[in-house]
Amino acid sequence: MRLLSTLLALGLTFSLSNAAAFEQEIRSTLAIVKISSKKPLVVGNNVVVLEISKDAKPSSGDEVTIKTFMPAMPGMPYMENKEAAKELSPGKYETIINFSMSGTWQIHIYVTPKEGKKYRVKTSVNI
Ligand SMILES: [Cu+2]
Repeated sequence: MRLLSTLLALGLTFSLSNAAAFEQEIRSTLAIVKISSKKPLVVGNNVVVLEISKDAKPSSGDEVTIKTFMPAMPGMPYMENKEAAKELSPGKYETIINFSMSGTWQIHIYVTPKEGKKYRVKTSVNI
């Protein structure tokens, strides 16, 4: 019985490992933006999913742009990347972010909804 419960516990762990390796929820007064990636974020290309909800409903038809940048550092210029995200399913947008080096990257997500005010949410990640 102990073996069985151990196996069951392992099975649970395996099914949970399907969860995103990276996930952050950014709350603003206008929306909640969940940013996630199935794989841990790395230097190079990363497939990132943005789930946008407004009043607990998926926000569909938005125009979404993600800007990642790193301030200038000693001996290194300011670095910036801007990508549009495309909608996969209602409220779920996907894009590729390229981090050209390790360190702290600022992330600004610009959303232009079909209706209503344009807004921006911010976060940062350590690569
Ligand atoms: Cu740098």
